[in-house]
Amino acid sequence: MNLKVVLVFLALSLITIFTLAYVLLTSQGSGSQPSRCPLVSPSVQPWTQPGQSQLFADLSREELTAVMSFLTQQLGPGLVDAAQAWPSDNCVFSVELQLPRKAAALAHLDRGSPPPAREALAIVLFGGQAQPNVSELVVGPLPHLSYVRDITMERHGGPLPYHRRPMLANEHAQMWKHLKEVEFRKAPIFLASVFNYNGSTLTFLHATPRGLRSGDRATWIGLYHNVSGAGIFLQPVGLELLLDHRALDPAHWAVQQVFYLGQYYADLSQLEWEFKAGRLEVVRVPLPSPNGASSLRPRGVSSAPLPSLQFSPQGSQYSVQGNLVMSSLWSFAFGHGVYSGMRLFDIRFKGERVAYEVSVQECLSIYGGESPKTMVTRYLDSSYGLGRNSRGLVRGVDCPYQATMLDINVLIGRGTVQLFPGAVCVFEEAQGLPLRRHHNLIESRFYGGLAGSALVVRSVSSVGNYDYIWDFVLHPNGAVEGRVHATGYINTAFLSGGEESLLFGNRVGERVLGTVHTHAFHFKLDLDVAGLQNWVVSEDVVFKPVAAPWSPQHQLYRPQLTRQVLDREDLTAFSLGSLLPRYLYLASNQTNAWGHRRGYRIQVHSPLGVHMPLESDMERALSWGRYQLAVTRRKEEESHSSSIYYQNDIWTPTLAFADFINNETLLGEDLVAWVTASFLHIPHAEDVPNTVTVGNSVGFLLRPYNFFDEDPSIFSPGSIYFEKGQDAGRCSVNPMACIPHLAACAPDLPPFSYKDL
Ligand SMILES: *[C@@H]1O[C@H](CO)[C@@H](O)[C@H](O)[C@H]1NC(C)=O
Ligand SMILES: *[C@@H]1O[C@H](CO)[C@@H](O)[C@H](O)[C@H]1NC(C)=O
Ligand SMILES: *[C@@H]1O[C@H](CO)[C@@H](O)[C@H](O)[C@H]1NC(C)=O
Ligand SMILES: *[C@@H]1O[C@H](CO)[C@@H](O)[C@H](O)[C@H]1NC(C)=O
Ligand SMILES: *[C@@H]1O[C@H](CO)[C@@H](O)[C@H](O)[C@H]1NC(C)=O
Ligand SMILES: [Cu+2]
Repeated sequence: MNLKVVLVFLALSLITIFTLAYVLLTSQGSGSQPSRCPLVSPSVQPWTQPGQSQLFADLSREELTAVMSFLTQQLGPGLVDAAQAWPSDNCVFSVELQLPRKAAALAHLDRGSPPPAREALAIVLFGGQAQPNVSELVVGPLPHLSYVRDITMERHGGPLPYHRRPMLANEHAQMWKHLKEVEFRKAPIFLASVFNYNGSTLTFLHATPRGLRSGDRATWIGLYHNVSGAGIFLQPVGLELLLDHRALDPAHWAVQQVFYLGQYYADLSQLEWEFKAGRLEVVRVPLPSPNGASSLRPRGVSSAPLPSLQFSPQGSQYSVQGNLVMSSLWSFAFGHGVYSGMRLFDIRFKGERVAYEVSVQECLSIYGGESPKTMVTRYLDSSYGLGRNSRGLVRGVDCPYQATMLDINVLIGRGTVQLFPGAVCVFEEAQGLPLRRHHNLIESRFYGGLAGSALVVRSVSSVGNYDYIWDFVLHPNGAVEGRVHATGYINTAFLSGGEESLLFGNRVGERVLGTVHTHAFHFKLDLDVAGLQNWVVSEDVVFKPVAAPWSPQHQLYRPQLTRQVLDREDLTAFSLGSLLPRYLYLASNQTNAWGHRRGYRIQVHSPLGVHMPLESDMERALSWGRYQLAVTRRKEEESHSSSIYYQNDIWTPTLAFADFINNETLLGEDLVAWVTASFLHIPHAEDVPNTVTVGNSVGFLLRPYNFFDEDPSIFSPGSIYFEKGQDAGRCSVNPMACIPHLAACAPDLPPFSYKDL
């Protein structure tokens, strides 16, 4: 090493040392590490004592396990774990909370009666008997189980024939095995040359319902290219097969039809034969690249700045204990049905109950297309399980980074409990918009406002291709909002190039048609507006001509109110597309300070959706979709608007929603409002790779209407007011001015962890 190099090295070292020392000293000089903000992500407190909202809490891991072992004892040695069961076995398919009856729940909540027995609902598949059936068994009481009660008949008005059963893992896997090992062997050359099939590059999606009439179990199965790391939904290859799997013994299953490029064939050997003879027109579909159109791998710059964070410098304003969420304004209990998904109970504003239950009932999509799989598809996602298909949410993306993440436990499709860590999140949503504000420019100069901030509970159901983001949002003015955003992959069909293809959607890839479909969501809103006795009131306005009293030769058109109590169910069922009264609310006979009936107004936030024609033989099962809004008298026997058994037998609904509407009087009754929010989706280029949430949101809003004497948000802690002559920059005048001091702390961010892939 020569001297020059040594000197340069020494000089560089000195500069580095000085720089480091400078940085260290100055950073210390300007104040030490910012202190930690108060804890902002309240961790979930376990139950310390049995509280009231435990009535609605999902069964815990221990409870599910206890029910499972009790049933195993009771149902005898023939019982097989659902994960291993065949349709010809007996197995417990699912266990979840059996909701208490409302009267018993209220007696406990409001009148101190002992809590109703905590019970479980088990769906049992009895495949191993001469007359197989599906049975619904109520098991109780937890924690010391002693009885099993068969409620199938009372709940469904008759037995549940076995063909209505949900699908077992084995049946599902065997369907693919059958195609692979029996059918595909009939067309090795065709499959290899046209689709590059090598034994593992194809996979399948089912259409449901499975057939054309009650009793059928024959599924159209579409084939898709399967490459690691990419969604299959955008990669149809154009081949579809109809597999009859009605027989409980898979040895009797058979492919009945094959569809390829607009033609129907008896089976794959026919295709193979015609292909080899050079008579078959084919479209060769190359294997998609793992980084192709269906990939969600980032394609832009990799080191972009992170999105902005929201944090609460003074700690969050809510707490979570078990399934009970409380803020200074709101409290509610939540649950997560394994089939029906998110539900809230006993929603109270400042201690007063506003709704007993707000829940998701069904999530439907109806597809159109040229291919048989597409044209028969009517997905009823509750049967797949909106709760079963929820998974851990990702901090900072699915929910604000500091959200409280809650785990859910499910028991379905296998005999053991599955934990979905962080599948529900609770957070405060800073809306970046004032809830209210006024800048007074006339006479006195002052400003008053309140930042919009709501308490949100969210879960996401990833049912196959789609992801539905379910939110219940509680606002500081007493409003309760429900909304669902659709995102994820669209379903597609192979674009055969036929004239008619574009009648069913837009081309979104080389050989890919984004297929037209509807989305419809049904919500149950069991409001209790200042008590159980409620009335439905509509208000609207008409323009009436009036001669100006002071100048009768001039005519004015004056809006004036029309008010009507809608006293029968037939008057409160508003079909899709009909005009809703501009104001529709549930009222109590209590009055507010101004003598008006205390009420809650119902608003449906939805564009005009699409419903199945009434002539369709499956319409009755979907008949909730006829109505954008219906108010009915509440009954225990009418607690669900849909059924998980409709998916596999959509032609013979046992308790159709339309029958709930039977002209009963609604005066002073306990009422339930049922809301359909729906939209038409014509997929387009920008739905690839994923549909975005922007604009794909529908829901409802429940708003106080003379329920209070004034807007209750005037009492909200964060209200801001200052007037002329005051220094709005002073913390003592304007709490917002304190933020820079308060926010000098570093948010205490929970570590990022994710365990649910
Ligand atoms: C269904 O099968 C179970 C188990 O064998 C039986 O107890 C029940 O009575 C059956 N239900 C009906 C409606 O036949
Ligand atoms: C089939 O092809 C895919 C993609 O080229 C490859 O990853 C896979 O290993 C192949 N499988 C077999 C059984 O050859
Ligand atoms: C599809 O690809 C994934 C990932 O490579 C693989 O795990 C899966 O088994 C494949 N499916 C089928 C039906 O071969
Ligand atoms: C409200 O209705 C209930 C039930 O119909 C009745 O018992 C009560 O007296 C009514 N209250 C008022 C203030 O009218
Ligand atoms: C509903 O009841 C009212 C009052 O009793 C009656 O006038 C009306 O015809 C009924 N409507 C239907 C569809 O039965
Ligand atoms: Cu869609």
